[in-house]
Amino acid sequence: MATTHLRNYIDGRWVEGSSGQSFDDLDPATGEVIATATRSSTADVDKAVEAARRAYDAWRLYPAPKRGEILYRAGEIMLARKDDLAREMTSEMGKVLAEARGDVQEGIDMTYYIAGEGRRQFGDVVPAELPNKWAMSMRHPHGVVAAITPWNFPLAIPTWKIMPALILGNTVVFKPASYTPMLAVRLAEILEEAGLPKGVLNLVLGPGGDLGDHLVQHPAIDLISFTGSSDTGAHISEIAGRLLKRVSAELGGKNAIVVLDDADVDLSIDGIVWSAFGTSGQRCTAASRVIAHRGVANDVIDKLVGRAKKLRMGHGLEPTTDIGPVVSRQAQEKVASYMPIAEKEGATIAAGGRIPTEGALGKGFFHEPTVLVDVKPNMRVAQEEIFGPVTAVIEVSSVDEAIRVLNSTKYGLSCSVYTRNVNNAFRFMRDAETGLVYVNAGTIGAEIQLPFGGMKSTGNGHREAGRAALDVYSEWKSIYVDYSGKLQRAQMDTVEKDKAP
Ligand code: UN1
Repeated sequence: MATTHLRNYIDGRWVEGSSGQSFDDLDPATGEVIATATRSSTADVDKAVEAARRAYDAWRLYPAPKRGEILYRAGEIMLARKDDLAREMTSEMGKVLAEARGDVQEGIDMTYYIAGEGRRQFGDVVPAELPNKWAMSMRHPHGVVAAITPWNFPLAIPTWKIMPALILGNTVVFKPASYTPMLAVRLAEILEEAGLPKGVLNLVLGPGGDLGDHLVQHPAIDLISFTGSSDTGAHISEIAGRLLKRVSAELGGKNAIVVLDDADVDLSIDGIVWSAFGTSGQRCTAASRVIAHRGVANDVIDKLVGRAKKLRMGHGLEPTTDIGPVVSRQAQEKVASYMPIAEKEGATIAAGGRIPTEGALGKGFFHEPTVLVDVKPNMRVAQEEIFGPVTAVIEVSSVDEAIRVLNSTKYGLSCSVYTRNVNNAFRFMRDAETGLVYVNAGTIGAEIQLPFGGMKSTGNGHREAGRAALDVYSEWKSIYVDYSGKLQRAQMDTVEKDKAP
C-alpha cells in the first residue's frame, strides 16, 4: 500500500505538480507500490528554473566558506540518517542493503569533500610580462545547473553533481530518474534542513522525455550535467550543442576485467563476482566482460560459473540476499532479450540466463546472475551495455590481444587487470583507453577524491568528482590589473633584452 506521497520542491516549498497527476514508485523486489510521486509538467519545470534564476545572485555572492558550512551540515544529517536512507534506497531500487549503505556513504564523502572547497577553489596568480601589472585567474559560476540523475546511485550521483554546483555558487534544478523519487526528496529535505536558502535547489519529479527536453532547452539553464544512457546523452548534447550550452555527460560502459596467465585466479574471481553482479550489474562500471588468457581461462570459467550459481537472489533487505532485482520490468525484459541474442551468435549460457518465476521472486524484477562463454569480441553481448547481472567471458592468447580486445568497444569507462607481473600491470595502466584502471581489484569501487568518468563514447570528456568536478561547474575568468598608470600593450611594450637590469 502506498504510504508516502512525494512532491516537488520549488522555491523553498513542497508543492504538487500542476498536472494533478501522479506516478507510482515501486519496490522492484516485490512489484509493490511503496509511494506515489507528483508528475510534473513543463510548467513546473519553468517554475523551478525561474526560482533557481531568482536565487542565483544572492547565492553567488554568499561567501563560499559559508556555502561550505551548509554542505557540512548536510553531510552530518546524511550520516545521522545513513541507515534509514539506505533502507529506503533498497526498497526503491533494489540494491542490497550493504551496497545501499555504500551509496549513502559515497554521498557523505562527496558532500564533506566538496564542503572543503568552500575554502579553496584555488585560482592562479602568475607573473605578468609587463611591469606594474597583476595577472590572476578565478572561478566563476555558470548560473543555473540542470542535474539530471540516474536511479542506480540515487544518492551518490546527485551529490556528485549538486554539491560541486552549489559550492561554486550555481543554483540547481534537480531532475532525478523517475524510478527513485524518494531518495531525491530525501536529499532535498536534507539540504533544506541544513539551511540552504530557498530557490537554490529545486526538485522536479517525473518521467524524463518531454520534461527533460524542456529543462535542457530552457533559456535560463546554463549547464546540463547528465548521467545515464549514451543515447540520451547524445540527444541532450545535440539539443544543448545548438544552443551552445555547457554539457557534462557520464554515459555507458562495457567494462572488462582482464585475467592474465600469471594472475592469482581466486583473487580475480572475487573481483569478477563483485564487479559483475554487485548492484545486479547496474553500475556504469560493472564488469560485463571478462577477458581471460587461455592459460587460465578454463579455471576462471569453472570457478566463476560455480560462484554465480551459488548467489542467492532475494529482497535486498534480507541479510541472506547476495543479489537483488533489476530496477524494473522493462530492465528485466531487456536483460532477458540478450539471452537469445547471445545464443544465436554462438555464445553459450554457462550459468543463469533465466527470469525466475517461482515464489516471491516471480513477483519482482529478478534475473539470474548469468555467465556467457564462447564469446567473441565483436558479438553484441561483448559490445553493448546490457546493464544487468550478465558477464561475457572472452578468451585471448596474449597480453597484446588482451589489450586489443579490452579497447575494442566504443566505451571507455573502467577496466581492471589481474596480474602478478609488474611490467604487464604498467602496460595496461598506459594502454587502456578507459578513465579508470584497476590493478588486482574489480572494475567498481571508485573513490570520490579522484576524477570519475570515461573516454570515447562513455562521455564528452568531462569528469565528475575529485578536483575535476570544479572544472565542470565553473568557468575560468582571467583578470589583469595594470597599476603602471599608462597604456602598456601586451606582447609589444615588454622590456627589451638590452634594457634588462
Ligand atoms: C556508476 O555506476 O554510475 O566505482 C557510479 C563505483 C562507484 C560509482 C559508480 N563508486 O562503482
